[in-house]
Amino acid sequence: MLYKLCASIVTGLLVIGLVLTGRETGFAQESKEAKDVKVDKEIVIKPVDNQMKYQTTEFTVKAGTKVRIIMDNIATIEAMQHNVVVLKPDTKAQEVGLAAIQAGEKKGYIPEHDGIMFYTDIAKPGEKTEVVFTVPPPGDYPYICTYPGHYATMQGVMHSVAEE
Ligand SMILES: [Cu+2]
Repeated sequence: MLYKLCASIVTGLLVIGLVLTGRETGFAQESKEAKDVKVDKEIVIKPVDNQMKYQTTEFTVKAGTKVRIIMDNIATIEAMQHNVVVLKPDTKAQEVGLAAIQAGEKKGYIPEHDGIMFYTDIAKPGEKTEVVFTVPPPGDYPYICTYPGHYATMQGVMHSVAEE
């Protein structure tokens, strides 16, 4: 009983902490505060040369584990700036892609859209950006690049599977 009470107080404090740290950006995602954290799996995603395509168009991770997605932008042309934005299963890529253009460079091409779960910052050619998060419940989560015009061809799917 006492243990349960303590646990709920701790949870409450954690939630308050998350709200406070998340307020700065308006996004309560884990990337900013968890960069150095140890993860269960690291996924490195590169573009295909200077094309609007990912080399990795699907990967599988276990629900509940911690993963780091790294956008390793090996492109050499200035217009080939990329990110990785993971969406909820039924989100329309086009809707987020168009909203991202509206959001513009000032918001890092990340619109305020309910379908967005996790995202790396935009990586310019030669740069790497990353995001760390806990894998959501089993399902297929699409990911896209939201740099203007890229979403149509720069897509992939993250498969979340139950841990044995
Ligand atoms: Cu891109």
